[in-house]
Order: sequence, then structure tokens, then C-alpha cells
Amino acid sequence: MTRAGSSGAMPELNGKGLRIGIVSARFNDHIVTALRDGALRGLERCGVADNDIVEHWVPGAFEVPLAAKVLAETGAVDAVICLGTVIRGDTPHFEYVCEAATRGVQEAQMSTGVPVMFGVLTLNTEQQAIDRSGPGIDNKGDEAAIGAVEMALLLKTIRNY
Ligand code: INI
Repeated sequence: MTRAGSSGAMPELNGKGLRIGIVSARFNDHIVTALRDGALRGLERCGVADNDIVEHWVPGAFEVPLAAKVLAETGAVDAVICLGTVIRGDTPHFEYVCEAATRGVQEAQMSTGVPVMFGVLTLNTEQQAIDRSGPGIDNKGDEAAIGAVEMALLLKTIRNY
């Protein structure tokens, strides 16, 4: 007997027809642009159509959760991918921005019921950011895109019970 959800293996991801939002923070934009390019590659690999993707930019990671939440609330997207890069400096500011972004993104998905993926890098050095935003499938934007498609499909399945 096969039970739905009985295997931990990665499912086949067919994102055709899914509508996906991307919210990107402009701070450290050279890194975030590379994350965003990775997210678009991931979505394309899953078959998400270009015109089913809506993109918005915000000033920094602190502002990402609000835009993600409002976008999710419209009902116009099946998942939202949040992208940003926070790099540790000499002051506690890093901790506050990371904490707000992390908590806010989780709150956005829990309050709306729309998957909101956390593709916000929180790092000690710029090199760590570069290492996670390259052209391969280990790009964290790409990973967030695959997660968005998986979660959007999963929630459609569960809501159909
Ligand atoms: N925003 C980031 O996205 N990354 C950072 O590294 C960062 N640092 O280091 O300060 C950052 N700050 C801006 C913040 O997200 C807000 O845009 C700003 O505080 C205005 O609300």
C-alpha cells in the first residue's frame, strides 16, 4: 500500500501553473542579485513560467517580511521566496536585523498559510555570501526556489483532502 507522504525522498517537482512571488532586499545587492538569479534558475528548472513570477525589491532584510506578508495575503501567489544578505558588522545591529527578518518571515507564512521561504543569508563574512550565491544548485536562492515549489505543491495536495 502506498500512503501519501510515506517517503522521505525528494518528490518530482512540476511547478507548471504555480504562481511564485520573490521579495528581494537591495542591501548587499551584488549578492542578492546572484541569489535572485539562482532563484529564477531553480523556478525555471521546475517548469514555473516567467509570467507566473512576480518580483518586488525592498530596501533591506528588515523590510522583507512585510512585503512578503502583504504579497501572500493577496492570494495571487502560491508561495513567496524571500531573498536578502545580512553580513555581521562591528555592532549588534546584525543581530536585530537577522532576528526581525527570521521571525517576520516565519510569521508571514504562519499568518497567511502561504509558504514563505527564507532565502536570507546571515553571515560573518562577504566570502561566505559569495560561496552561497554562485552559479550551481547550491546557490541559496536556487534552494529557496525549489523549496517554494515543493511547499506550494504540498499545500495544494493537503488542501485537496
Ligand atoms: N539590511 C540588510 O539586508 N543587510 C545588512 O547587512 C544590513 N546591515 O548590515 O545593516 C541591513 N540593514 C538595513 C535594514 O535591513 C533596514 O533596511 C534599515 O534598518 C531600515 O529599516
